[in-house]
Amino acid sequence: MSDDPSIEPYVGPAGGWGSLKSVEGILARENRLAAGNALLLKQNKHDGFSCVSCAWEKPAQPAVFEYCENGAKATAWEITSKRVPPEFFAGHTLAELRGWTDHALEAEGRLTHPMRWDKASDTYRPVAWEDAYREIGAELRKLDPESVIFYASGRAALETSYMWQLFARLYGNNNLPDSSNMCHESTSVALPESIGIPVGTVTLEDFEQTDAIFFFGQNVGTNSPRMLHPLQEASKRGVPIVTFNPLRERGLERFTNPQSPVEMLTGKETRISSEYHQLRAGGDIAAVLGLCKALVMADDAGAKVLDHAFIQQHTHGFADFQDYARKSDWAEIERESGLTRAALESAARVYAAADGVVLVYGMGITQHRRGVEAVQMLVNLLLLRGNIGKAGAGICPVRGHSNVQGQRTVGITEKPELAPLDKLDQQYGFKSPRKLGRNTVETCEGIIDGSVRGFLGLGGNFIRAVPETEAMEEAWPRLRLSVQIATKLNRNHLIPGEVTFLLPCLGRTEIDEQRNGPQLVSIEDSNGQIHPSRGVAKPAGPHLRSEPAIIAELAKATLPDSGKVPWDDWVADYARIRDAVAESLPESFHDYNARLRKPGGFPRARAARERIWKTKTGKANFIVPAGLVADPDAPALGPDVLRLMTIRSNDQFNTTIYGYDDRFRGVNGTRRVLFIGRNDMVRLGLSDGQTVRLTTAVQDGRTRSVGSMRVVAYDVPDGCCAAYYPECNPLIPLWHHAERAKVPAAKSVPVRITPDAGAA
Ligand SMILES: Nc1nc2c(c(=O)[nH]1)N[C@H]1C(S)=C(S)[C@@H](COP(=O)(O)OP(=O)(O)OC[C@H]3O[C@@H](n4cnc5c(=O)[nH]c(N)nc54)[C@H](O)[C@@H]3O)O[C@H]1N2
Ligand SMILES: Nc1nc2c(c(=O)[nH]1)N[C@H]1C(S)=C(S)[C@@H](COP(=O)(O)OP(=O)(O)OC[C@H]3O[C@@H](n4cnc5c(=O)[nH]c(N)nc54)[C@H](O)[C@@H]3O)O[C@H]1N2
Ligand SMILES: [Mo]
Repeated sequence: MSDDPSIEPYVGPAGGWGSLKSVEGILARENRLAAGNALLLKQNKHDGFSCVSCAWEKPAQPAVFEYCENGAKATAWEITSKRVPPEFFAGHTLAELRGWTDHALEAEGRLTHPMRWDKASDTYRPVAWEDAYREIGAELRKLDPESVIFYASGRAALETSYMWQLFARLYGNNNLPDSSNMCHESTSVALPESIGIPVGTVTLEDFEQTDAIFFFGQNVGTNSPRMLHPLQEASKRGVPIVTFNPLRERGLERFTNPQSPVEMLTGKETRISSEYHQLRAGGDIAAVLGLCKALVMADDAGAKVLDHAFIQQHTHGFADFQDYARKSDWAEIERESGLTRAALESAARVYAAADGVVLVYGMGITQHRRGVEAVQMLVNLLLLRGNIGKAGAGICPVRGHSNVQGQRTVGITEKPELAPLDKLDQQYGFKSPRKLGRNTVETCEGIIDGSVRGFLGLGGNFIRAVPETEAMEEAWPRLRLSVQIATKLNRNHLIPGEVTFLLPCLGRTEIDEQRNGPQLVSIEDSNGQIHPSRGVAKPAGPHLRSEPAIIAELAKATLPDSGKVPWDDWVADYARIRDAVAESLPESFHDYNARLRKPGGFPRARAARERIWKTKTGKANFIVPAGLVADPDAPALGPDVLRLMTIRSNDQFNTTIYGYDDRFRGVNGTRRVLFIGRNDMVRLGLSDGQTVRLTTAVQDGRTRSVGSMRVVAYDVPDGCCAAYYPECNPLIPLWHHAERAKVPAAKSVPVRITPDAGAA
């Protein structure tokens, strides 16, 4: 953090010179300017590596520079010349390191050696790989399989993920929570009920053909900047882009392509959104109902805006939904959405005038108590005009981690019915467990109540990403076993269980040399496209192992009798893992190795694209929401309670904090800020620059608060405020999550704001 933070409005577009300057600055900081620039040319190329940042689709014909500012940051962060060797750990106890910031920890560089925590000295000490495997295996054999968790962050490749889920099931559980449990699980619950598949239905071509784009709760300029290119193209074609977001995000306003010499020279900007609706946090169900109501009413009046032929042939539940829309009350819609009827009718007109509409959404939709219903409401809107399963139309959940969608596809899920368990039993000659496993929230509950005894983390920073930070940090040391496979040091590594190992692995940018030569892996992107990724950088150290190699050795050490799995052959040649995946999941992965060689890769199966509806009714379903408010408790909370959205800055990847600037929001040198509207500031007697404390406004016997937050007057709708994740995670109660999906409701945390007298 800087001693002299500043907050000034940023006048530039997304992209532009700011972005270019930022990339070079980052490479220089990591001492990888020359090598880094060369490496970036291989990013998102068929013969190169798939970006480790976001999950946005990689085009089959990539541009020369097929990367963005934040993708470049992620690469630079991984290929840094800095290292965290055993000597570093010898000089710092974990107690001391717990006082470091998230930024300082990861900025130390790459982990280099397998380490075991030594309780007496409270330091990590180097351990031989063989000893680590043997000891972890012995610990796992002693534990009750149901008490152990196999967490995966969303970065591990399809091959790795397949091995991970198989290891968990051979060991004896379905405890496979992953980051999607905090992210798009609302999508994974909602879409199968609505349209029969758990993923989106669009491809990049649909963006080329669409007539309108509706954009909900996703911050494209920061979190999936490569998507700005199709948006820019669409905007240039005159396609309206209608945005619903409480905050005016720069990437959704205007963009200069940093890789176009002409645009850079002339300073030419493209406007992105044609209409920008600053709704209240959690107001989306109401806003979309407003759109639907306007359409239904126009149709009732004879305007023929609904696609009755599609509705008749392909959908179920229309009559009820139509009735619900007709009867809904504009006053309530206006109050909950924070938007006027006129604004919603205007957006509805744009929607009705377009033949094909693509609807994009992100965490602003999924991370609410009624996140599942919000997703289903978006589908309702699309169904009214047959906007699924035709060119230029469809639903586009923008996934987060680069392979988070793929992890689910190959069986990382706590829900046994979603994994090919019968197939696994047949292939590997065992009886896989059929009991429902633990998702992320249930894992946290188990850690707090002591029923979870062991935690294996395949990447990620679980303890920092989950809610209820204080109780989680207090409970973690009671775990018997804590094993983290990671590239960089983070807070979770500093909170040990009784037996604790930190295992360093190769990153995706690095050459993965195995017995049969250098290996490639594969990734499924947000639009369901599966493509290869081949590391090109020299590994960060000679002692690193690949994730597949680590999983294989852990599995062998834990389950000496898992003879039917050819772990060693798989590690020697990852193509053999792909053969096994193809056998387990032939619909999406038949001829896996052959199809992977094609530029652009191949698409996974998505029946809804063909208007085949694998739902219980055999049709696409209109689903009436249970209520219009994102947080069912909110109405009772009173006027001094605001809805806090926890959001990302432009200088972070989840819990990885690259730096303290959020360029597009004009914040420099700090992350401890609270964005709040002028009306609420006046109402609550707050002044710009004042230091405040946030306290969660729920009564469940626990006090949750975060102090030292600087008030920033910002364009935020009344009754809402925003601050950064993960700093605000201590405020989120564990039970405050999406109903059914259990995604923590990180975008509507009820908080009170009070002056924080003691702080600077
Ligand atoms: N550089 C970078 N890239 C990333 C990540 C990163 O941290 N850094 N994270 C990756 C991951 S794992 C994910 S899941 C994605 C996350 O990408 P996003 O889905 O963009 O997630 P957030 O940054 O949390 O921002 C959510 C957006 O929703 C808006 N919003 C908040 N509440 C509401 C609401 O109630 N309604 C509506 N309509 N909008 C709302 C916020 O103002 C913000 O613009 O990005 C991925 N890509
Ligand atoms: N309040 C609030 N909380 C949130 C969110 C929010 O918007 N608000 N967003 C949620 C979302 S969408 C997500 S996805 C989660 C993210 O939760 P996680 O996925 O658990 O967290 P990350 O910060 O992505 O994990 C970063 C760590 O991964 C490790 N790592 C990086 N690359 C590799 C690799 O190649 N292999 C291995 N083995 N390790 C690697 C590094 O050690 C790094 O420190 O957080 C969730 N939490
Ligand atoms: Mo995510």
